[in-house]
Amino acid sequence: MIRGIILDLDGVICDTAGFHYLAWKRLAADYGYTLIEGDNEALKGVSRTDSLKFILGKANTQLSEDDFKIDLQRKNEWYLEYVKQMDETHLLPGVTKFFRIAKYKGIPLALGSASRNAALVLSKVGLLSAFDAIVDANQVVNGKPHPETFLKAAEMLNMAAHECIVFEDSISGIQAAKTAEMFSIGVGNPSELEWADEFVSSLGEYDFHHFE
Ligand code: B16
Ligand code: MG
Repeated sequence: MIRGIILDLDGVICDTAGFHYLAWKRLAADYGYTLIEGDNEALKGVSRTDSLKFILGKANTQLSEDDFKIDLQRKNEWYLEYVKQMDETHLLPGVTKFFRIAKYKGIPLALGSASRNAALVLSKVGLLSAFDAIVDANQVVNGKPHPETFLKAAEMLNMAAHECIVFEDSISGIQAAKTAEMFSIGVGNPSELEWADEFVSSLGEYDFHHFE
């Protein structure tokens, strides 16, 4: 029986992917590489460190360990400049309705995000207190596609993995849900998330009758 819901953040609750993209694009320009929209797809759900490795590979550039850390911080500062300006208007379609129905039905909710800025982003959009458990990159050793994020979220909800469903917009996140043996719902473009068990174009499209 399904009892709980685990939600990804970027691309499921908030439209922050564009902010990550702009910040990475600015950094990539320093390496003489022009980041394109297609690259952004590959970066969804991928940790900050692995994202920088991906971009350095594309740019055919190598950095010392110290410079790598510096550039991670520079990217994050630019990203946070965008986050500072966020409010409820940055919620994706139907998110407010989704949370209202989940609350009405008493369904426990957990966040399972690869972002180290998850709590800040949630506070900006007014959803920090809407979760029973929050798992982000600060609490796990292995990022998505490893299942640790979602397994920890289930554990914090006091549920077995198979009692949770996961909403995800990234390929790495759907892989993580699969490996965790959780039912996965792809949010966004079905052609990019072919491994998901079900699809919705946004959280607002989700039919809670399916949950029951
Ligand atoms: P940060 P999610 C992920 O969040 C993003 O999709 C990904 O693009 C980003 O690189 C990653 O968080 C790390 O974010 O730099 O804020 O720690 O989709 O798993 O909620
Ligand atoms: Mg995401």
